[in-house]
Amino acid sequence: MEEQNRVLPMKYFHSLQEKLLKFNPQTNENYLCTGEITDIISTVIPILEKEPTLLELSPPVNIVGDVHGCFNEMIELLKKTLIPNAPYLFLGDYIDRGKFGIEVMCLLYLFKIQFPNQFFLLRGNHESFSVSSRMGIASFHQQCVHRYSEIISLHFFNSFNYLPIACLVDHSMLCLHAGISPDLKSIDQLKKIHRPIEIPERGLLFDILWSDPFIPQTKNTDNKINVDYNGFIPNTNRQCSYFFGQRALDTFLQQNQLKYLCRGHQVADGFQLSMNNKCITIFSCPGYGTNNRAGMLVIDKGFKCQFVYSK
Ligand SMILES: [Mn+2]
Repeated sequence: MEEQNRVLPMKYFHSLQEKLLKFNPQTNENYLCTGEITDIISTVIPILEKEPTLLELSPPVNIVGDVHGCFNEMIELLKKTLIPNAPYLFLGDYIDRGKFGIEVMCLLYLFKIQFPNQFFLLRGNHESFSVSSRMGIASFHQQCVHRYSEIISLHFFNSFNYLPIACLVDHSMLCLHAGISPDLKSIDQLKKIHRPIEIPERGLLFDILWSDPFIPQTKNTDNKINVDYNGFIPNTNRQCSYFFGQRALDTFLQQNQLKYLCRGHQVADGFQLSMNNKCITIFSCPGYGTNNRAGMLVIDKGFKCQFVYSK
């Protein structure tokens, strides 16, 4: 009991951050020990728990998309901000695929512990035991088990249940991991999602972490694309959730007095604008099966948007 209520000094977390920033991916060493990771997770949970499910931020802000375990590449990207001291908003999918999800997660949690109003971490569909444990050898779950233990893995997955789900920027841009849902009519529904929560197998929370915009070049394997692509159609690429069409997005934005949807979830050369520039996809993991760059969206105080890239 006492162990749980122990408050660790900030200089301890600063020293862990310093250690992690020296991380060399070539060495395959564990830079943090089990106890240090446990300290990070048990300290970050109460901070995440206090945040609302729907965050609200005013610009300036830097928005980062999927990282997928690209540790050094993420650090390089964060250095690219054009606005010193602007907070960072991450759109989820920190883990799986890339090798260094543990380091990515620990560093982001260390930032959150030390600078809770400068770093905001939304949840992606990969921040879920049921998804990661199905990813095989490239999974964060397996990395935790091989390099640390099943218990460390469970600590991480438990902490993901506390991550906020969405963020409203400047009352006009809704940021979340994947997209809209036929069940999502009002952003007030997002505020009512209570955490900690596991990602369910279907429904609103599932869709907003899994759906994709339907854009003409989207490959649809069954070729039945003309049903009603302005609304919602089954997402045959992912075999789950939906594609949302232009009309579905327009209706949702209009009903909620919003202008933009900003999301990650799909590979892009840094960014992809679609649906009359109302849908912005940010992808921040370079060389993801293609020669794509990593991107970060920098929004200044006057809501001027600039895209920055890093290899
Ligand atoms: Mn995703």
